Amino acid sequence: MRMDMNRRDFIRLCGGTAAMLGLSYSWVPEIAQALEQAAKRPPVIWMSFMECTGCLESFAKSVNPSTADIVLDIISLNYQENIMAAAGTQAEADLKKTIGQGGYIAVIEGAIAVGIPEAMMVAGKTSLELVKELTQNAAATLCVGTCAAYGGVQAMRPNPTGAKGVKDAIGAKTVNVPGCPPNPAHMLPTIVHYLLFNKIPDLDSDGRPLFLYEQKIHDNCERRAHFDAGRYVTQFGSKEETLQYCLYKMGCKGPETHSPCPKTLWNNKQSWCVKCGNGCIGCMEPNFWDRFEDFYQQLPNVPIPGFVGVETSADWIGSTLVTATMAGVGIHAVTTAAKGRFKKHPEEGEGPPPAKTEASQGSED
Ligand code: FSX
Ligand code: SF4
Repeated sequence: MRMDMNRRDFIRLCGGTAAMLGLSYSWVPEIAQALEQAAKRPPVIWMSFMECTGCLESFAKSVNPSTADIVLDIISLNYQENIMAAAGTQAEADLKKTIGQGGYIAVIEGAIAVGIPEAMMVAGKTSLELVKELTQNAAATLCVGTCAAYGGVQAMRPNPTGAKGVKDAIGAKTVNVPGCPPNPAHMLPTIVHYLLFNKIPDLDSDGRPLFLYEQKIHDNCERRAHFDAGRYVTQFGSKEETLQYCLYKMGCKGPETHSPCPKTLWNNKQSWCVKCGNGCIGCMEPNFWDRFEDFYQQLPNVPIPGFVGVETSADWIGSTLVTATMAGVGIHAVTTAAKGRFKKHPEEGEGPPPAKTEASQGSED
């Protein structure tokens, strides 16, 4: 009722969140309970440093649940400069009080000016000072966006301010939800994971939640069968583009980018970059932008599934092995990668799943 959702929509939201977390459907009641416990809403301090505010814009476009639902019902957003009503001395006092009490989630967007700290100041303090203050008593530090996670556009050559991501700037352990901007649909499951298990999720070596970022764009891309069969777009405006062939030769960075974009989609699940007809630009990866600064430059030597250990490339496959068999190999590899990724509920043994609860029944129709 608080979220102005009927039960079916609410349970659907919980089911979608369970799938995103890699949990089986039997976890839905626990997820519903975690979201319903208003009294235990974790306090959140959200601070912005060197960035374009695209991350907050993206968060503000969250549809299901809406930004208002998240801010008013799921978390307790105690400080966010762009959307809070308080300002000046009152806002600074609220901030100090929440930090003093500890146990909050620190959400950070934007890079930290390490080389020239004075390049980024808020209320008389540098971003370096503020981020140290902010993270000292935090229960968890969530970096939203590639800038907070890895430095992003501010850290691009020649990086005049010596900008760095939060972990590199102060050595703090961070949970990174990268992207330029990040997908709001990736932020909520990360917070729900914390509410559900009272700990941060397992992370990859770049600090990203494994349940979201373990696979690459290329592993789940709807154009993957074209890649495996050697069918590529080589020119925009061509027949191949109309046929929605693979964008590898137009510079798609999907084979080297870890993200569930093809599954999560964007803008209330309407589309995503490759579906729109442009290759992935790799915005979820460390060292974005320098690493992928030419968006239309083809990646070299992308391995072909089913040919492990064989020195090959998409160029080679495209010119010499365009067979239906190869498409089959590729599809098999994708489906194999997708199998066995759902974590069972502790009460689920090897036998049939537990009886459905009232909550889980509500979403099936
Ligand atoms: Fe960076 Fe976010 Fe790109 Fe912009 O806050 S990830 S420049 S979308 O706004 O930090
Ligand atoms: Fe999709 Fe890009 Fe991989 Fe082609 S190269 S299959 S467009 S992710």
